[in-house]
Amino acid sequence: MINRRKFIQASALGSASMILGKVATANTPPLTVKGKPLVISTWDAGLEANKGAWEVLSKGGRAIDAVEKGVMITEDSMNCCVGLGANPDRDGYVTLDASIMDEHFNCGSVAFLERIKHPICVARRVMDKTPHVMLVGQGAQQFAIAEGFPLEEQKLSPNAEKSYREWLKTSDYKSPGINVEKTQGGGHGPFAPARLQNGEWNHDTIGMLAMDTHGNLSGSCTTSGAGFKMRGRVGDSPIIGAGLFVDNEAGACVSTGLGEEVIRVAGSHSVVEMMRYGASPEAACKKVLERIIRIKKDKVKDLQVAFIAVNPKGQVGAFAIHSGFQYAIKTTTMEKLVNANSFFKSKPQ
Ligand code: SD4
Repeated sequence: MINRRKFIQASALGSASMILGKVATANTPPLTVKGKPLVISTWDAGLEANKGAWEVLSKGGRAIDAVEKGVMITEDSMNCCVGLGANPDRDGYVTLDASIMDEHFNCGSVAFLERIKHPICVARRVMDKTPHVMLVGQGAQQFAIAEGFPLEEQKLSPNAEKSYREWLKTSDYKSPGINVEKTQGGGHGPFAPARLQNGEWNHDTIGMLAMDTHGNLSGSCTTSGAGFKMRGRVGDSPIIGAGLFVDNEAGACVSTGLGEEVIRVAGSHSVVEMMRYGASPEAACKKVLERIIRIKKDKVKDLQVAFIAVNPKGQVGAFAIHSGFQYAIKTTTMEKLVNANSFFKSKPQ
């Protein structure tokens, strides 16, 4: 007999799937990586970022240094939607969020930071040099300048300028779209969490998790948030426990997608807690996404959230609400992009 809880779960997923069509729920066995070190990161930009992390990991360096160095590569790339090359908020300013966490629960983050090229390094300084966890806005910028970070010009990248001009034609502000296939004609929709640039699908965020040769875990996350967001909007990425969480004894998780939904369920912390009680990384990611689906019901058709996770055994996994999410993995024997399983094989918007 189906119990009430299972029935409610089934009907929430059922009603969403009626709207979205095919449901893809196949579980894969946990991807167990042979030996340490390892690094995983979100989306295809993760392939390049992992190489940066590997320079640290392959020399026996700490996971925390690897995850900082890795995502700096993505922040550097002015063609990517992470960092100062990204889409601006609806007032035309690029505002950045980032967080970092090590194996000892040390963590630091910055939010609503402007004109600083490497928010992840400022987050690391918050962690290393202040008694605080999070600095925001002008205070974060002041701290960055005091720490010697140059104040960059307030100028949009050519791609962002183009997308912003396009967006201004309607200035439509509503719920974000989901990630869609590369063939789609635009991610620069309203409050978009990802966009198409020069035929390449880019994303606003990179999240990275690493295990070093000592078996220690760390994570980082850096983002421009969501293009054309309200001024002052902060997503999940700089919020420890939402966008990122690391517990060396239980595992580590980082998220991407619509941050509001991740914050609501304390997403990354919830995934790590599920791993603590025995769930595989993929199963833990999937369970927390199920909560979001239950909360959002039919509205899930308009939103993407994905998690990647690693446990202390070196098993890695991921899950997404909609198809199209990929993560990059690098180990001593493997370097590839993996298609994450998802609840829905959604039609591109
Ligand atoms: C946010 N989670 O600010 C980020 C956006 C993101 O690909 O992941 N975009 O909500």
